[in-house]
Amino acid sequence: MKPAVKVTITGAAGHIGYALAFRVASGDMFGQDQPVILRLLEIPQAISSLNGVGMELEDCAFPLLHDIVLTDDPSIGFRGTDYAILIGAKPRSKGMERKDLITENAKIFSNQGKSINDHASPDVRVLVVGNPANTNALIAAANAPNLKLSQFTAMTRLDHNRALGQLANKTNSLVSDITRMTIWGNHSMTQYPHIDNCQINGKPVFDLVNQDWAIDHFIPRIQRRGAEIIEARGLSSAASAADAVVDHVHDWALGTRDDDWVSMAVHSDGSYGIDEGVVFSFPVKCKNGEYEIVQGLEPDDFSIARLKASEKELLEERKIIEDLLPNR
Ligand code: NAX
Repeated sequence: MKPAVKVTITGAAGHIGYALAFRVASGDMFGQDQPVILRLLEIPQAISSLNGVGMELEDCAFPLLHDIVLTDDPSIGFRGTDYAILIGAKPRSKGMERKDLITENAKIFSNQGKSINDHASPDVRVLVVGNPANTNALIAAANAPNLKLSQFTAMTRLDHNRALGQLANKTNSLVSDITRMTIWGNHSMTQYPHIDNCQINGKPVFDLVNQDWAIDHFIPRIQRRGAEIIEARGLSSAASAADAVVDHVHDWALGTRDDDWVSMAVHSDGSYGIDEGVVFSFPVKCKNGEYEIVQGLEPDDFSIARLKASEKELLEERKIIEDLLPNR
């Protein structure tokens, strides 16, 4: 049997963490021949609740789950870990300014970046989910000088999957018929869900839908989908967010299909003219645990304006937390 993969989940007693831990333990993330060890990290106030999650995991008797570590100490939570999934974050409280939310979370993610640097496996892969996810990933990476920037990513896979779902509904096709969906930019209202390169059963998307539908209905629906869920459920997305984490890490670790790509927020390397100082969602292909930004797409002027708007927002976020970014 293969050696167990160690997976750290922060905020594991929260809504997304609770939905995710069982999916990882059941083998959905790495496959049915890959044992896992879960290292679940919480804050001291949530330890009792985390103990309950640990008991339920035990009670599932998952054959692939070889050990569970429950802790409020980051040095233990990240010890030797292969995958660090950073979900725990400070929620926006009543009256809190966006700037304050960014600053409060910046402290959490700079400390976690340092701890990952010092305690995790040198080959660790990090996925940031806690918002503002792109900028939190930037901060965590900047505080982990021994690791490569490419070991840190943020999640736009939920937006990607939402986009696949809406396009499948509209075209009366299956999500598995659709390839080459792209989410560009920030995981925020400025994200740009982009269907121009999509194919449905190998045929151009515009054989089945037109630009007006994309601009007037599809793009705003995806941008506002999180709010739509909150309105309906009274709670934010949890199971679908956990599912997107499973997909993101699965594809990063095990690779994407040859004829397709996925959306991941990664450190910009200047592709498509995006500033190298931000973590930006691009179309990527993955192989052997590495990702590569898809090159050669030709976004039109409308699309370029959307990319630039999201880049501008990310540069503004960066400015707010600049003092937490050591030079690297
Ligand atoms: P919850 O409030 O249910 O859970 C968060 C958990 O994190 C809590 O149990 C809390 O005790 C813990 N926590 C807080 N600070 C911590 C720290 N320093 N170390 C360890 N644990 C810590 O929130 P939930 O609904 O699970 O959402 C978590 C985060 O995901 C939020 O920031 C949310 O905005 C973000 N999301 C990001 C998405 C994405 O696509 N990137 C989509 C879903 C979600 O909105």
